[in-house]
Amino acid sequence: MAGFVKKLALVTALFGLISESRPGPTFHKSKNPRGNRRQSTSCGDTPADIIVEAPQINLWKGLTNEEADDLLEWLYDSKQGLNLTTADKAGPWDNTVGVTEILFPNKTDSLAYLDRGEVEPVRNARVGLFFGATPNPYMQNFIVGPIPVSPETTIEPLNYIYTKEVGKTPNYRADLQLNLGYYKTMTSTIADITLDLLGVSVTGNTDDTGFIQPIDPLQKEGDRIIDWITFGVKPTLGYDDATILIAGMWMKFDITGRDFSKWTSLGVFYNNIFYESTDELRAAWEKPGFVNLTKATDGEFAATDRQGDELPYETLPPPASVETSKRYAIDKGNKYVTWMDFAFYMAFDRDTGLKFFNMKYKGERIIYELGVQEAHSHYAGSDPFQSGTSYLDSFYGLGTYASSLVPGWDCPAAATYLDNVIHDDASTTTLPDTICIFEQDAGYPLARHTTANYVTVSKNTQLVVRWIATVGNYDYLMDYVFSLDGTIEVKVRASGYIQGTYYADNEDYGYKIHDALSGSMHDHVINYKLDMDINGTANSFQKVDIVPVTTSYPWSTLPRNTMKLSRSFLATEDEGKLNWPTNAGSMYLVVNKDSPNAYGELRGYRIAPNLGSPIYLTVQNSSVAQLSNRFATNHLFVTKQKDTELKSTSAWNGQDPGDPLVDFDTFFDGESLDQEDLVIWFNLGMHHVPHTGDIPNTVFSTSQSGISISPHNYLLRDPSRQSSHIVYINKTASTLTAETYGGEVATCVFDLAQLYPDLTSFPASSTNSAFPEPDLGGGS
Ligand SMILES: *[C@@H]1O[C@H](CO)[C@@H](O)[C@H](O)[C@H]1NC(C)=O
Ligand SMILES: *[C@@H]1O[C@H](CO)[C@@H](O)[C@H](O)[C@H]1NC(C)=O
Ligand SMILES: *[C@@H]1O[C@H](CO)[C@@H](O)[C@H](O)[C@H]1NC(C)=O
Ligand SMILES: *[C@@H]1O[C@H](CO)[C@@H](O)[C@H](O)[C@H]1NC(C)=O
Ligand SMILES: *[C@@H]1O[C@H](CO)[C@@H](O)[C@H](O)[C@H]1NC(C)=O
Ligand SMILES: *[C@@H]1O[C@H](CO)[C@@H](O)[C@H](O)[C@H]1NC(C)=O
Ligand SMILES: [Cu+2]
Repeated sequence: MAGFVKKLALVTALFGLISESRPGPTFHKSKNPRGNRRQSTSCGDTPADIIVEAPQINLWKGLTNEEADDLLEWLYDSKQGLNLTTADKAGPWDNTVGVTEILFPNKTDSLAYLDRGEVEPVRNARVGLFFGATPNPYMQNFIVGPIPVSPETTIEPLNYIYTKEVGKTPNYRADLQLNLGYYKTMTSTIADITLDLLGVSVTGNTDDTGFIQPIDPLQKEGDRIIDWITFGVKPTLGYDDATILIAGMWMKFDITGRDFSKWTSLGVFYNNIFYESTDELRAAWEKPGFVNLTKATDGEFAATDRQGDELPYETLPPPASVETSKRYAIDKGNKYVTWMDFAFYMAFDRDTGLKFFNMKYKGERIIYELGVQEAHSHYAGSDPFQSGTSYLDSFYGLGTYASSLVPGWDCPAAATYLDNVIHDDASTTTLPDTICIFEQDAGYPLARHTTANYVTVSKNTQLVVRWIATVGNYDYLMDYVFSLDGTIEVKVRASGYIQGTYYADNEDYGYKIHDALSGSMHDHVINYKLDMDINGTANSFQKVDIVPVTTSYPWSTLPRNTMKLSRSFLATEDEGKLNWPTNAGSMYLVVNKDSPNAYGELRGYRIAPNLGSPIYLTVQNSSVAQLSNRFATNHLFVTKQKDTELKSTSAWNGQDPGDPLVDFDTFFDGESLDQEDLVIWFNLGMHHVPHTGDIPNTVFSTSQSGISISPHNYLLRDPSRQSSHIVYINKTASTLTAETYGGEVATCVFDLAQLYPDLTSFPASSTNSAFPEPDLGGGS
């Protein structure tokens, strides 16, 4: 052991070490050390970015702006027969362009390029079009390729990734603005009543003190299309707290068809009584003895500024994380990152944001694809709005609503910040600084041991890739954390304003958390795709159960109550719907049966919950979500990889929940899971029963969920022993010595002011508008 111990010395091994350990990509130090505000240190030499060149093309990289512009022009060309109207001129009765983005290539074709050096797959675009120039408006997905457009480029309906067998769905929300206008003509007829009972009115005038918000998803009663609106109090203090100012009255409408003269108001709900018309409400209200409930009002309780007594010494500078050197490398053009023995490509799309592809560890692919599929939240309550709410946030676009990260606050100032570009609604939007990458100290050692003779402790450094999607009231912070022991953690945390509801009659659905506010219970289910390839694509899913047994041994006189392991494999997709075992009494492994290690055990990776308690959706066979959220019924699922099963859902699944584009349940058709290419679909999330601590905002620290993906008999020992940042304190030497293994330490003076960059240049375009948009506007 002593032979490996080197005296602590300033060796410049860093760059050599990195290029040695990975023969593929080539590294060089940036010629121009960064001079921008995120420079991490003034210690001697400024840590420069390590530039790496991706060994292969990023097959999942978004369309360039030029490709997107050319594609738009091509789509608008009358030769395509799409009869499209440009965004600036379009109304609800026109056909318009929605998303235009890269369609991820079939894995079959990607692997031919990645693994066998064959030709790279043709680039295709997915194009979402809205067809409004018809009495039955609809939206449909198309595949356009090859990209960039050329005389060979064609357009076809995109069907193969949808279990509905067509990427098309009715658009019952085509006339949303007209709907809202109609609702306001109806709410004005009862403005005197709402002013009296709710303290607000909604008339469509700019001085409205209330707002209305329509439901998601729309409902069907037979062939009728039903909408509900909730009344709310318009925030008055400049905070985004509309979703906790719900006023306590709801209206029902029939908005079937596009002839607004045929739309009707079907009733009003107040104080647990459903009035079948506004006249019926008026008659009741005019009678003496009408019960009038507490009014919701805005106030300081909903404000997120500092309030209350200052905490002892808390105004003093807090602890901070400093990056003393850059030890990861990025090819920004290819969105390719390497850190220690990890290497991966990244992609970013409109619907669900960040994805990882072709992730390698120690030179071998372990993950082909990892990323969010959907962020679902399902509510319950005694009122028709909460009872009818099932959000599938990819419709609004987790990518579209990616937040610009605040340096020094969302991520360390010295992190690397990456922009993303979204091509949606026939326009290009650059989302500045929407991914951050940084190395952090985990805050606890990775390993240690004390003996009479020595103490040894290892540093626990991790690479974090973070982004935040702010969809309406909620902020989802998504982390991917890479560790020296080969573990990848996937975490999600939620903050922001809850969608609460009016307090009355909701005792069974939440806590009363302010004068007129119920916390309103709901489940968050965030679905991920994890396509693992362990030593190739032929993999099996092994369960190693830890079971209590009563057994006898040759040496035992009496049967003994003890425990043992019980190994089994999932045979087919019929067994592919799983939950995390109770008492963590089973290990779930992706292994390669044909790849035993030197001891004869199967090389694999283990998937296990490791933060919060991942959940599945409490509501069974939801009357609201119907078939649109079948990915939420279990903790995790195992299916055989298929090019036709690219995603567990689609951004338009909520348009017609009874007949969604992707019904995840149909993925389970009995196929073999024995030495096949496997995909794990897992859910993170939380049962969220907001309590007073959710006011004004939910805190990330309790609203969190995560899993770890770790090597399991994959290597022959813990790879973190490769780290140089291990201290060995020799207690037996005459003078105590503390030695390391060549790991450098930073010794220079660091200017702490750099931890808090000047935020006056924080990107202005980063503002996310709330959606589903409470209609806070005036006249319409
Ligand atoms: C094309 O769309 C316009 C509305 O933008 C509509 O008036 C017209 O009827 C459509 N033409 C055809 C052939 O569908
Ligand atoms: C409802 O309460 C308000 C005070 O908040 C009062 O002015 C009004 O008269 C009440 N209306 C009825 C119908 O009791
Ligand atoms: C499988 O593992 C062996 C060593 O255990 C390695 O040589 C080989 O390259 C691996 N193959 C793949 C496809 O990962
Ligand atoms: C789900 O509920 C619907 C409506 O109540 C019912 O028709 C259907 O059979 C149920 N499906 C399952 C799988 O329970
Ligand atoms: C991907 O694979 C599916 C299933 O084999 C096929 O129908 C589809 O055409 C392929 N897509 C492309 C872009 O090659
Ligand atoms: C600890 O120090 C003693 C005394 O100098 C020495 O004999 C021993 O080799 C050291 N142990 C290691 C592991 O370096
Ligand atoms: Cu919540």
